[in-house]
Amino acid sequence: MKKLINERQLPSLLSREEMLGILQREEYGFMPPSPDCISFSKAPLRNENVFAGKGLLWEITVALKINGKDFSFPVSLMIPEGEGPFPFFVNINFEKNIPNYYFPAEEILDNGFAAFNLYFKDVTADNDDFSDGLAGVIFPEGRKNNTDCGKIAMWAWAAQRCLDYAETEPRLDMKRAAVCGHSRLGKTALVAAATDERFYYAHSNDSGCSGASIARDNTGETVSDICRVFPYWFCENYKKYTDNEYSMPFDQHFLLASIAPRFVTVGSADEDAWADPTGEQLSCFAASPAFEKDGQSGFICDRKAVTGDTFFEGNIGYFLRKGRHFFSREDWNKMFEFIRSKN
Ligand code: GTR
Repeated sequence: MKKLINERQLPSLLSREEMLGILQREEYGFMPPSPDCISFSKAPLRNENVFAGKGLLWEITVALKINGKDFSFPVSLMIPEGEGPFPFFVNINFEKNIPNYYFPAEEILDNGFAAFNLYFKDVTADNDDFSDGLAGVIFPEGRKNNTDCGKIAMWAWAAQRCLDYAETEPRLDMKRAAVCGHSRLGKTALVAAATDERFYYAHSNDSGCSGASIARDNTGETVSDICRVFPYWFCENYKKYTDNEYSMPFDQHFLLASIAPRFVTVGSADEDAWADPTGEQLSCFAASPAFEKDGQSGFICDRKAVTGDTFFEGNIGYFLRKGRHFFSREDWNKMFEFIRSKN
């Protein structure tokens, strides 16, 4: 693995502040500003307790002012029956209703967690329409600067607003706030945690290119592929690195390193070549020194992963499961296992 890392000539890690500055300026764009004011309303999503009485389900409406303009979006929140405070996830999701494909509600409750389900398109559309939702509010005349943020930063920002709500809910344990997502939303979960230290743990599921995976010599999706098909996820500056990854003053290990000294897991799937499992594991290695401070450990692993491997000893966890690109129940169980191992 050392040899693979050396071949890629990765830029050295910098301070968290410097790395976040570079990632925002060159890749994701600068995060939207904090809201001027924010309020919440809460309505039950079902009349009775859900899932055999194991949990409660609400829809929270987050209403805020940003740049003097009103913006609001809904998010679902499921909390186990009982007083808490419960550890919780903000799951940035492709689906809205609960339970859904990427949100195994009963397993989450049975494992003692609460969870927000943030449907990404409730924040802004997943396309180049910058007049939609939050994009239209922060860029009333469209994007103008090369560092104006793309959609990933906007979804990540909305995940952080869920924490603003969580701070008002005594049944949620702010010391145990996790964020997770799959694929493009795995990239989003990493950005959310990197830029907001209130998240103590992030999980990237098959996030691949521009997420957990090192871009230099990526064997799956490349910066050129992603900038051609999904340019609106990023700021304009990112296009400079099309077919030019070795000129980047950063690589994706900066993103994981910006989560230090907190916790992060990277989940890969062995049939998901597009997300480059090896590139995902490499960034865990390369980010490790940022975590190896103050008696913490980084990525504890001595070899390239084979299917079924789990490396959960340090603050950075990695696993390679069998199968395809998907946020499966097995991935959720891995998150529960990692969190439990750190308590
Ligand atoms: C793919 C994209 C990936 C990944 C995925 C997804 O088409 O190339 O970067 O994010 O979409 O989000 O499902």
